[in-house]
Amino acid sequence: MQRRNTLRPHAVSAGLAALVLLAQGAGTAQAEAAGVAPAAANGAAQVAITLTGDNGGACVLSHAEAKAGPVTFTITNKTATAITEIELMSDTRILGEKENLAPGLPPVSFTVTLGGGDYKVYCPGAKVETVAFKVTGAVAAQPTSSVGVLLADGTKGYANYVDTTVDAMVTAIDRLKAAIDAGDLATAQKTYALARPFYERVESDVEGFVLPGFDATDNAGNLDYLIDMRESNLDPAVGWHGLHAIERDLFEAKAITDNTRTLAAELQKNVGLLDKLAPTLEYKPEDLANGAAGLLEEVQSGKISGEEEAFSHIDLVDFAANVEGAQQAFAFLTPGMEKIDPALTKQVQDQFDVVTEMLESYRDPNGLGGYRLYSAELKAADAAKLSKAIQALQEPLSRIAEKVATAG
Ligand SMILES: [Cu+2]
Repeated sequence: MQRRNTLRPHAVSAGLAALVLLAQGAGTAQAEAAGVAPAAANGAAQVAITLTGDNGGACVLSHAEAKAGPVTFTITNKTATAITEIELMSDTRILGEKENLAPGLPPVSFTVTLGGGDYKVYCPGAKVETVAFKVTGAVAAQPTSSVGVLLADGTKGYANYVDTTVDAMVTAIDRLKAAIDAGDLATAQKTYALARPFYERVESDVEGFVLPGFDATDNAGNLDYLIDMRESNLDPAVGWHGLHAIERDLFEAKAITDNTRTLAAELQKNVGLLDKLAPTLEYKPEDLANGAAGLLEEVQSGKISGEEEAFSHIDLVDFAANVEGAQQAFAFLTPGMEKIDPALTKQVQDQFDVVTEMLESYRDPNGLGGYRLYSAELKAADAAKLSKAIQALQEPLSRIAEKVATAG
């Protein structure tokens, strides 16, 4: 997984972003200097983000600001091997992102409608990871808005986060399938680890991941079952499908067979179905709170126990992804929660900081998925400590659902 530092961003000023532009010797960038309004096309302001390997990894915006309204960010990774994703953030909320970026690939873009205010573009892996982006003009949801408006706005933002995450999952699964089809075990193991975090960030929405026409209890139509089921809990009527069945082949048998290829093809199909389903899902504020709590329960029951990644032992990759997903769900409730109970909001944020900080110590740039393997020794030594930190977060977080459900 990627380097994430969303809770402690290194903020840089728009002025510094301009300096970075100059330092890049952007001869063609006369009209693109920071502060000059970006050109509009298709009704949206156009902002280019260019990633290069220059100066230890650079993330350069063509414009440091835009007017309120739709903004399209087009990202080109020219030569930056260490930067694989960018995120547009407002405080700790991810409003838009592109993952799986690699040098030389065609440009990719996303469009968001932005109200006036201060934003940042987060480029994990760049020398300067955070670049300021300012939007001038009318503010969308204002701090003066009612709690109900702020919470409703948050649920839409979170729905977009889930949708974007599933989009990125599609690309990651395509890569895993390509490696499996090619019979390339080492690449398949690597792409497996890179594909895992996407599902783990959003797996709390499992009640919603049911195919049309199926009962939620029928595993044959339950995408959570079909994508993420572990060996310990199989439904004999439906059999074993999805990522963990592939994990067994890649990490236990260490062999790619026809069965592995069939599993990969099924997985690609099911993730495609999830990609169609995700944009149709709607959330209530308490869904976000319960979802965040559910992800932390997943950490306790599936990751700290070492059960989720029984063959690959990349449980810490999933752990970090569950925490990120929970943190995003909470971040989208934060503007409303700050009005309902600022002290509790601060308490939850502080505990997220503690957990995120702790996870930093397990990062390993050479490890599969960017984290140390969760070996039997590491589990024996650290499980109690990890569990305690999650508990300290679960306690205040568990009080959020009732607060938002009864607000306004
Ligand atoms: Cu899972």
